Amino acid sequence: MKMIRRSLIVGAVGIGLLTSGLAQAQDIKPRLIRFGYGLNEQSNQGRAAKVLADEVEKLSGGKMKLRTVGAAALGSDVQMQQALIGGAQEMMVGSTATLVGITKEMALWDTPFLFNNTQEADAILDGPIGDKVRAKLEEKGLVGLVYWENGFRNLTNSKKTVAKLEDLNGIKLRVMQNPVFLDTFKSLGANAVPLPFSELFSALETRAVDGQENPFNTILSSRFYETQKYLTVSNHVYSPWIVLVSKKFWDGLSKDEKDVLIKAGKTSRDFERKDTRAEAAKALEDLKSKGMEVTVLRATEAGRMREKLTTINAAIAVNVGMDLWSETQAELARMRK
Ligand code: KDG
Repeated sequence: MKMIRRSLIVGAVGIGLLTSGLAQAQDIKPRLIRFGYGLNEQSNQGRAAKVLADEVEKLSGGKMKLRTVGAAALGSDVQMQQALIGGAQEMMVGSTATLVGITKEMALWDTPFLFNNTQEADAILDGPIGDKVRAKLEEKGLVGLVYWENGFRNLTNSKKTVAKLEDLNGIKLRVMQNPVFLDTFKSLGANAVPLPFSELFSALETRAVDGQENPFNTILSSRFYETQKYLTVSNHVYSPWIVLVSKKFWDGLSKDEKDVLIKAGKTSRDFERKDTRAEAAKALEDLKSKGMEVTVLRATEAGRMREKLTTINAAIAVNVGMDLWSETQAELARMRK
């Protein structure tokens, strides 16, 4: 009898040690966060994703770990947004333009020629107006952490030089899956075709579309120059990216964990903008050296485009809300004095 009792005690102690050991092992197991993005690892988006991951690991002392997955391997922007809302994925970065179906106020950032420079973009995006638009995401199951920079968008195509408005006639132009971009380029005379970014390279390669519009960095890192002979420097709109967190995931985090993501987000934002601007400054020369024929849109032609797009701006104002629109225009006017 004594032997049985002793073996039972030894067994119980052993299980205790094992579970406490597992418990300790469990304690140090990092919280894994899947972070998806659409461009490739060598892009400005990929480099900033790595900075974010390193910062989260450092600030959390290894307790939180981002697994960054690029090249839309976790899905397109729209698919990842839905995965975050459903709680199937924790984080992503993508275009604000693809969010307008979820939060209409994001269309503010699609306004053609809204910002004249990156100083204006940073001031509005990181100020009360940008905060207000980000906050609208929460009721839809998303938390907008910070804005990164995609950049000023420029036109490329495989058919002809585009130096004036009329040159866009007959160009099959891929646009982001966003009604403002669709209406903008239809108004300018192009045959606008909405496609996810992940399908863009093959659509250009097979000539399913003639052209597209993206910042220099993306044209370079996604090798669009391989299929696009003509580049028009139009700077027709400034595109932000936004780092998103699933609200279902966010609500389960401790205050300390939330602080880690907020701080790391800001560090990644500052790095990303600096890195993107440094690369953009030399990307144009790189694209010329890759054989692209570069045309800088004359100010008079940009003025004609703005004129043509006044109805688009009026529709955006109604869509995002006149208060938000007027506040933005007033703040920009104040900055430009
Ligand atoms: O994941 C890719 C997206 O960030 C996308 O918005 C990039 O500007 C882009 C485009 O043209 O789709």
